[in-house]
Amino acid sequence: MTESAYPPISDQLAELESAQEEGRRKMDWAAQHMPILEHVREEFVADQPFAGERIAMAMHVEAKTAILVETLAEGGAEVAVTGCNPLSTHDDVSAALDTHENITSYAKRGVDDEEYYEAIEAVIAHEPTITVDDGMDLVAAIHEDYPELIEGIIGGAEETTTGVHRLRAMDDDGALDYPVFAVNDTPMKRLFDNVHGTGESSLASIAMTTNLSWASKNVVVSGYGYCGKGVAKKASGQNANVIVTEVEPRRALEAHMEGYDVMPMSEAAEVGDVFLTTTGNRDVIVEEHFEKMQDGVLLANAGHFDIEIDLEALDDLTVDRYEARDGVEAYELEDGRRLNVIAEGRLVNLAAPVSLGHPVEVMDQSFGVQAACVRELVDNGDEYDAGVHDVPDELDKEIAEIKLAAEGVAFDSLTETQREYMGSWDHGT
Ligand code: RBV
Repeated sequence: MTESAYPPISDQLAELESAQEEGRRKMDWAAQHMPILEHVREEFVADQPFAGERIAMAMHVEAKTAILVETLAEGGAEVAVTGCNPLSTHDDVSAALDTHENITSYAKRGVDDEEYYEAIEAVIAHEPTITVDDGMDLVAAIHEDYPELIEGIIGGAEETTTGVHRLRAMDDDGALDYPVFAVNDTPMKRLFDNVHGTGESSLASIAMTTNLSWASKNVVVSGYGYCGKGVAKKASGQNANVIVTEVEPRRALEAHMEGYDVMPMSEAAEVGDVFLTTTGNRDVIVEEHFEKMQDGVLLANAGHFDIEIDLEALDDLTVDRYEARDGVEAYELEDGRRLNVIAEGRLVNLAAPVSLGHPVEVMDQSFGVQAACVRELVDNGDEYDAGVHDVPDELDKEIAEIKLAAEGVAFDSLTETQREYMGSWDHGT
């Protein structure tokens, strides 16, 4: 291991023991509702598939993620972990993780950019054989600053849409030098985590942060991908009027056929009460939109990075700026209008002070796929070339089957005749 000066969380907290206890309590609650990880953990404890592996992780370090980290450590890995967003870490959970003999946690809430990257470097100093990312910051830092480690890396797994997007761009440039699984793109992840997880937790976080109602509000959802679909559906279910903004014609049409109002942001800006961005792109809400907004609007982002709402431009228009509530910053404009930014425009379901991230059940699924991917890398890593890889469908199905069994849901299987029929082309009327 190379030296890094950045200390683990245990060396950074004052009330360490009580933090460890509270973190453990949060993890125990999460674990009780994560049957998939419970199942794979039993298998990993028995088989020790990760003995001798060093796993580097940059993820949202809260209770559910902690159960994934522990599951990999119990499978024999040495795990070093840090956050993937400066505001999503729960320090108590980070401290509880750091007590495990196979785990070092550097994650801390409220770090500045410099500390954020120091912690990433501290994780990389463990010289990983496997990386698990949410947003691709680890893969980027390794390729840019520690390319000599790549030879020793079997592969990686990426959790989120933005990370997969970045990885594919890197791959297209021929710049990705080890295999990485696109966990985000599997059905067991995006049909649940992106849709239901983002939908439920973003709306819950905004409601808890503001104590305001959804009913009768004009809620502007930017981006009608998997996350946007979830947000729109759940907002509609809470009696909001949903307006969708899109740049992709088929998605715009899909939203229109779903019964939502579809319009350009320049029009939506005038009528929206709440704005929630889910595009993964930058500059979705900019100066010309702020100029049209009504007094008191709420602005929030559910995309991975805090670039969807142009807060610099908003700041330039602002004559006064103050904390209106915990997690809400009011930007007051010259004409007296107040635009309320939630969680500093960072992903709202994890970064607001009351946020807890996605619900436990969906993260169990996503992390079940993560665990299966790490196992696949150890078992068959040499079969994968450098580049982005789809998660093998069999692994994804395996996770679905574990979950269905845990829920007591039985389902049908094909008969031999049906299987033959589905595989043949020589039948007609
Ligand atoms: N996400 N993690 C949580 N640990 O509470 N909540 C959401 C959690 C992940 C989710 O899978 C999404 O793809 C990613 O965060 C965005 O950074």
